[in-house]
Parts: sequence; structure tokens; C-alpha cells
Amino acid sequence: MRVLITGFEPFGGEIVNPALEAVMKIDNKLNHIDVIKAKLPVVFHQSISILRQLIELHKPTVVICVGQAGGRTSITLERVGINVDDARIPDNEGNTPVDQKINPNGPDAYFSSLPIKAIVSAINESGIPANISNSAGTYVCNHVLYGLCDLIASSSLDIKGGFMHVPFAPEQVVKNPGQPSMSVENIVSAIETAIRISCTVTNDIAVADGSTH
Ligand code: PCA
Repeated sequence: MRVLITGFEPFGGEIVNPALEAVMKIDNKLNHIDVIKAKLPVVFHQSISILRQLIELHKPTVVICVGQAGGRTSITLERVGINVDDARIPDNEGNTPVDQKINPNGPDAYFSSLPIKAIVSAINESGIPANISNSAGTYVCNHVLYGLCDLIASSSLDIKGGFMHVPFAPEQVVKNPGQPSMSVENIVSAIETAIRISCTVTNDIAVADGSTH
């Protein structure tokens, strides 16, 4: 099996992105799984077109995109990508779309096709906090999640795809006391678990991990 795993370049004034740091530390081979690793720009539309080229080139059966969600306390598996760009800060090329559809002809939302509950459960079993997130925001990470799902649906690709967010790395919160962080080693381990579970679990497990607000 071949898995494509992506991390984003730094953005928003940060000099590292823990998603990219962790992705690049993952072995190229995890048991029988070939792992292709790539960097995506934090740029609306360009990020999706690079992801599309990577999928055409490598023909993976699983695609997991990883991004930084500063302020979150755990690894989060995103449930849904929505058809809107609403940028609170400019992307890395200065674009600030407000309330724009990602695909004017696409559906309002897509659900991740990764076994997100099984992934959360396995990451938690390894001693690393993880849970489901019901919003990937409206910035470039949601944009890429929506774009990935839209590509899979519109081209009828036999790919399981989705998105996980990771907290800040410890060095990022030195200047922001009180912000949560997670070691890059733990993030690497969580991503490896997500890869392994995505390649082995065909039907997700039914355990409650919703939120009341
Ligand atoms: N996080 C941002 C974009 C890139 C990244 O790593 C987000 O959550 O949208």
C-alpha cells in the first residue's frame, strides 16, 4: 500500500510548523506500507493543485494531510471539510478570501473518509491525547481537506482521505506561556498510528466522540 502524507510550511509568523517537522521524520517504509511525504504551501488553491499533482504522480490509496492548530491540546482528526474560505490572516502569498466558495459547483461539505474514530482510539491507547474535531476552520487546512475530498469524489478515486491537526511544538510556546504543546516525537507517533490504522481498518468503529457545542 502507498500512503501520501503532507505537512504545511510555517505560516502566521511562526518559523516552524510541527506538522511538517513530524511528517518529514516519518520513515519511508512502515512495515509493508510505502510512505510518500510532501510539503504543501499555506496558499489557497495552490495547495490543492499541488496536492492533486502529488496524487496523480504517486497514486496513493490513503492520503492524510496534517496541519498545525495552535491552541489545541490534543491531536485532532477532522470529521468534515466545508465549502468556504474565510481567512482571518493572509495566506503565505497575501490572499485573504472572505466567504468564498472553494468549488462554486461543489457540495456544501464532505466528510473525511479516514476511519477517524478508530484512529483516535488507537492514538489514545498509545498514551497520546487525541479526539475528533467537527471543524477544521475556514483557512487553508479546511480548504485542503475540502479540496482533497472534492477531488476524490469528482474523479471517483479509490482513496481514503482526510485531515489531522496537531498542537504547537514546545519551542513555539516558549514565547506564549500557557499555550498547550506536544512534542514532535509524540506527533510523529500519532501520525504513524493514523497511517497504520487507515491502511488496516475498512469499517470505522462506532464509539461516541462528539461534542455538545
Ligand atoms: N494550519 C493552518 C494552515 C496551515 C497549517 O498548518 C490551518 O489550520 O488552516
